[in-house]
Amino acid sequence: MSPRLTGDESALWQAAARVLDANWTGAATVPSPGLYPHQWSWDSAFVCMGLARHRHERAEQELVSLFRGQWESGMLPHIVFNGGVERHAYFPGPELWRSGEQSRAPGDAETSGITQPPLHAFAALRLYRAAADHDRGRNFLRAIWPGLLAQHAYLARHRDLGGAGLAAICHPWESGLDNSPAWDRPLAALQLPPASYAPARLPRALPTGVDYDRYVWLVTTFRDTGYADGHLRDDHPFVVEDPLFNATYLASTHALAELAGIIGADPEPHREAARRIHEALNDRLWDPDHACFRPLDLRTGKQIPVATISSFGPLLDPDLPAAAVRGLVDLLLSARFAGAAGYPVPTCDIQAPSFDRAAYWRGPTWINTNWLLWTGASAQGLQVIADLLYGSTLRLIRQSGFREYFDPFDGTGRGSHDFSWSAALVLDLLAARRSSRAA
Ligand code: 2M8
Repeated sequence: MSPRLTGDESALWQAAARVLDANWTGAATVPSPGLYPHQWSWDSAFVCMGLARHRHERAEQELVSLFRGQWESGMLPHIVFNGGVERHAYFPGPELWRSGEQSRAPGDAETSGITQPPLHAFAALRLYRAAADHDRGRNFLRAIWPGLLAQHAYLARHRDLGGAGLAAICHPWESGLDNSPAWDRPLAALQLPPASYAPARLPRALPTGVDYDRYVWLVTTFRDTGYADGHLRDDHPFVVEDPLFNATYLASTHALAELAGIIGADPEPHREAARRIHEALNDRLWDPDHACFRPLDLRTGKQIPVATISSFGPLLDPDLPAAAVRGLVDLLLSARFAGAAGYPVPTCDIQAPSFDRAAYWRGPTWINTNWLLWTGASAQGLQVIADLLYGSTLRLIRQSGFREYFDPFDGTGRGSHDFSWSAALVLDLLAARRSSRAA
């Protein structure tokens, strides 16, 4: 169903829909043509929420295709490889992960061996709410429910490495904010045996050299244990509790409780899990001295002292204490973040030495993180902030198109063109405004 839109909103809607149509493979949506030719986990959650407003059936297929890659342990991999794509079209491809050698990995799809922010139950709930036919929507939820439960059970059983209820990530790629300055310290502490791990020439202009060696070494270290859960607990050198990852975990756990109610299952275990995540998030990752959330490095026992877009993730927590909301709003509106240039919120504190306006996840503005902040601000009743994020995000897209990321000071588009989550989330934003006009 297309929303009734005004003026150039219709043109924007159609342009976004065209991007998603072009990036649809017949089974799933690639993040962008060329650069990312496979299916990525949190990308698909964002795409699903956009398609929910436009092509409902395809939004369902998007999740089904992703869950095809789920491991027996419940781990939902961050990449499900498209077997039809040339093997070296993307690095790190299936040859690095070797999922085919793992008995717990699916037999009919090659995947990575790590996960990404668990936004999928949250996406499934939004998909259900956008459904025109709720009986059909409920049937779909029943079909996807075991996969969602297994995903959350995996995180609770195998990723609660701090023992307090949060899920730890074991690789920067699991955060989705791959190159964030937040990972500089734990990466610098790695003791790599002297060798070169990444291929000398990558098929694209992304972090290379020493950074990439560390990323690849972390993968091979984990892979060579057979992706053993015990290795993560006892030996793996990169183990971090990240605010954004855990905020999506919490939002999806609340969504599981609602979904349980919709399909006639028991919501109580999910409400209890949400209470535990909420408490741990606020006890362990809140930094009262700087009034923001920070990642906790479980190997050093210390919070990582840099403020990034991830610091605002807990705005997704419906029970966030008022003092934390106030602290985050002050930081968000300050010259260190949104107050700097009138564009949506950059990835990193502009005044931090590690800020870089052009470098992947180290400064530029991204649509998905701003959409998450918009969602959190709306749920907190921070309407002025939500409107600011809404307007500045659409303005950025009108100025530069559906790019992968953007310069936070002048809005110049960077990275790939026709990026799926940028298009999908524009559909969601436009449709949300239409619903509030109709209400
Ligand atoms: C980027 O990550 C991949 C590795 O997973 C890469 O750099 O090749 C990140 O932006 C990540 O958040 C995103 O899911 C992925 C695909 O869009 O690209």
